[in-house]
Amino acid sequence: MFESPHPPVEIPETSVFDLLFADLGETERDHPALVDGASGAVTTYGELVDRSLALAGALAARGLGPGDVVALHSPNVPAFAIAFHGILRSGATATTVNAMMNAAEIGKQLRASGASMLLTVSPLAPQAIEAATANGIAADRIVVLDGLEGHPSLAELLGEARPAPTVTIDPATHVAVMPYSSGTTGHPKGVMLSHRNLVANVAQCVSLIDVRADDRVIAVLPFFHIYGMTVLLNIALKQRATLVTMPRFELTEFLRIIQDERITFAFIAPPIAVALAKHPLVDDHDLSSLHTIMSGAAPLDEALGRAVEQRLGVEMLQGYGMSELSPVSHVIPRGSGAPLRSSGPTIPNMQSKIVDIETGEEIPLPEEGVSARGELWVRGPNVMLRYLDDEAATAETIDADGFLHTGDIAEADAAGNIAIVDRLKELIKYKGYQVAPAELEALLLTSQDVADAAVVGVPDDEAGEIPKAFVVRASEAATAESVMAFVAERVSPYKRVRAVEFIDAIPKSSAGKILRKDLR
Ligand code: 4UW
Repeated sequence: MFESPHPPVEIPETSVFDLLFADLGETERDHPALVDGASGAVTTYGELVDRSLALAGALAARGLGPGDVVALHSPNVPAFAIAFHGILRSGATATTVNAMMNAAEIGKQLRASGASMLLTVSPLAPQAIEAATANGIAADRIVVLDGLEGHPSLAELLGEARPAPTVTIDPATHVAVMPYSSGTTGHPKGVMLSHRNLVANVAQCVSLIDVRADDRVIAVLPFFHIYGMTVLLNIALKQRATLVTMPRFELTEFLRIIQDERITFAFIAPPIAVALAKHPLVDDHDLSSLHTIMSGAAPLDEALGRAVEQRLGVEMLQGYGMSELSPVSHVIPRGSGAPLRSSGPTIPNMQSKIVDIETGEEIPLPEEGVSARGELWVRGPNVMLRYLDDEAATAETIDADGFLHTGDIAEADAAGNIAIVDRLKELIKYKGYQVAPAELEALLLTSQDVADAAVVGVPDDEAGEIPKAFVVRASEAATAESVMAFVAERVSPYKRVRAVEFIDAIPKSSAGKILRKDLR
């Protein structure tokens, strides 16, 4: 086991809301917290805090508070931040829902998480209302933030001007958020992250990522995913930076916002790095305000990262983590010069281990060069409490010593920089988004044309990985197109099967487990 090379940091015993906003100074109140990238509308820090408190009051007036789960289903708009911090301040738990999901997928998460209220936006309202209604959530508990006939809007709730409730939050046990992740195997599960988990991860990373009050940060990575939630919504706001929101990635608009809003710091996933390194449109924009770009959520090719640095004249950084880690465990500190093929050293207050997957032996840090490969295990105050209602998956993921087994294969250099080089777990990452093979396999088996199926990730230049299905035909009528169409009609776009191969039998172990390695 190796300790973080950084000195330990103090982790305040407080809630997420108080960590971020309890010390908001009078002069900070007028500083822009959020800018709507499309319209330019500004929300100041004072407005963000006042509105979050008022929303907490409105939720409390409806009987919501500690023990309740509120679903938040929205792309990146300034109101997301008010909704998120209002929910947490009320003492309720926020389960964030991917804005691309269809009604069936939203419904599954509402059911599994036990959400009793849903906050959404009008463009996503059809699928949100269908899912919520099917789960017995009444219309007055389906808030459409920007307004829709028959449902409360954010403005109406804030207009009630109720005081925020007094709630007692024990940071160590009080569940702040519950994003969904499939972890190392199976279907998506609720990841129970306490206030302490989230507070710790901000405290652990804030000086390494080093966003400052005069930074203007483009918020294109979704707040509903743990990377956007902690790094953008929490770390950037803690630092009093300005977040400029984009509801979805679109290259021209992304470049326009960087230019017009004088963006200084961008957090991205590798597919955006591909565009920044290669696309001709980049030359048509003045991106000179940018000084730092950080990539995460999937492996960044080192040459690609260097190409972005050279073309834009920025410092490129990489971070690594997972939902179960709140999410950061490794990051290249700004200005440190750590190798970009790595995700940097372990963050403060954490320990890492690389473990040989054949022998279970620990692999020590090398004297020079890089170590042998093994599974990365990590321990620290940002490791989730547990998975919701899934003791078996929790026990498989966090061992008796408190180490979380990441399911990622890593190697380390002498300085303790960790490079992720492969994945042991079955998870597929399409443009940084999680795709759980088990979910697609279960769906494929419901097709009359499919006798058996297995799904694995295969490399793709643009998306990083795409889901590929190996299918045993039940009917001669099945074609690759018909199989892909069957899936596409039933899942959100990022989960689509994008390649199909027909085979005679799915290779399985004697225990019936799919031998994914053989398929890959
Ligand atoms: N290299 C290779 C990477 C990398 C990676 C993640 O959806 P989740 O649960 O969570 C995330 C978290 C992203 C993230 C965390 C901290 C951070 O600093 C940062 O960038 C600044 C981003 O995506 O998926 C977790 C899985 O995603 C893969 C890996 O397989 C991990 O288990 N992954 N980051 N740099 N692979």
